[in-house]
Amino acid sequence: MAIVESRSRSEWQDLDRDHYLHPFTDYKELGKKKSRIITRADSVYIYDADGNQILDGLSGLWCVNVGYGRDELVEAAAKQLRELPYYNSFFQCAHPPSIELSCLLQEITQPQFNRAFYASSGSESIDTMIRMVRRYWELMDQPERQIIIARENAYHGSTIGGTSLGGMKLQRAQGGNAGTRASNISGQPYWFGSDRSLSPDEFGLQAARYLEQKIEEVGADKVAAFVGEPIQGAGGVIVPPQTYWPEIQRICDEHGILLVTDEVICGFGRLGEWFGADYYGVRPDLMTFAKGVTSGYLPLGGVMVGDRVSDVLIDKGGEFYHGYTYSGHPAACAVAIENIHIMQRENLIEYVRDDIGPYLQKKWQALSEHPIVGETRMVGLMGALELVQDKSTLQPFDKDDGVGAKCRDFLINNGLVMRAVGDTIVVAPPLILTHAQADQLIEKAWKCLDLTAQAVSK
Ligand code: PXG
Repeated sequence: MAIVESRSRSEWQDLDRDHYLHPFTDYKELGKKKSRIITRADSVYIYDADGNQILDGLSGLWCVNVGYGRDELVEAAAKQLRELPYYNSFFQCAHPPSIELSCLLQEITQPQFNRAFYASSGSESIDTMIRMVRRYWELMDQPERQIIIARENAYHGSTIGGTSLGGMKLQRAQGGNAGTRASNISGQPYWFGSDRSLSPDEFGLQAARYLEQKIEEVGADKVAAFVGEPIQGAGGVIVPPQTYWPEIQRICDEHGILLVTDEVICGFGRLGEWFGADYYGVRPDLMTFAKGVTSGYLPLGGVMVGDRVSDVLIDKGGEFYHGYTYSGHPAACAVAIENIHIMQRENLIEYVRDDIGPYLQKKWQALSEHPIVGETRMVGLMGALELVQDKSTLQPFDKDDGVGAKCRDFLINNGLVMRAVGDTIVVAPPLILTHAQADQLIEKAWKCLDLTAQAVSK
């Protein structure tokens, strides 16, 4: 009997409340409300224990890029689990799936990337990156270069390293800045959230120069790296103006600082290119990845290490005292290989760039005509809309009214998952979305914007 069939929905809910501490959750509140129990999924839809079909406008948690129900991925995992379910890569051993995946990653990344290091999540990848960056500067005889600059409202995971590096205030307040010795935060390229007195392009340059100011403040000789998500995801899909990333590249180059793009969400086709760095035309020294590398079917993360860093680690480093039991897990790597092959076979990158991306973007933009929408933005299949109280002045709603959360509840109750980041509604559907499914997404979104507008006008 499948696990799901062994108990009723309400039994699952009670046991969940009593025994399961969820991630990022207010436990008391959830205990009163009870969880929605998700039992199965197919294509772009998830199904709950009452049999409701819900269009997954967030690809699980920004990860199920090739959609649900992919037998090829299930077979790849099963085959590998039968053949070699586990072996480590510690004591001068390796296995074919991790080697093959490294070759494939080398092929689909920029030319400076010839080597991969593996972890099992985005957070572990970030921790790996922090350790590598620091090790690099030690080996370069500049050990005082310790500071890694990230941005306000950035999300880089939830380990001590990720929490300390990330720029989410509430998260950092709970145990942040313990692990990175010194990380520093500069501003974010959030034009809509600014006073909008500058044009987006002017603002993009100004936002990049927050980094320059921070470097001057702490001293360039103490700065090891800058890390940024090409588009901030969890922070509310903050799409930087086109001027931003080239200026960041210039600043990093000028000060010899390592540039890291955190590709955990933007990687593997989300923006209609393999990686966010490709979309913005920057050349990072390191890229962290996870999520879409396996479309979430098994946990895998990692760091693509550019030659500038790997040459030094290899030539001068001796043993690198870092790694995880599951670094390069064979079944996870086998799934990643098949996942990348699916993307190649089905031309999913091109589909997002040239077909479904532009199709959804146009319809998404039309949502800006709704009376409570102040702005819409979307790149590839990653977008956001801003809920506002007054469309003409773009005055936001009172934060305490929780309008974004209300909208999200209407959405899920009407069969569409999107996430609320305050009063910003974010969307990132699977890359296989069809035109008809995109139409359905927009229809539901419009309807729920109406319901939200009605609810707040009462
Ligand atoms: N970097 C980025 C850019 C991420 O988005 C991580 C690192 C950490 O990955 P792991 O696999 O350790 O979770 C992430 C994760 C949300 C949400 O609500 C986003 C993430 C995780 C959980 C919730 O948008 N992103």
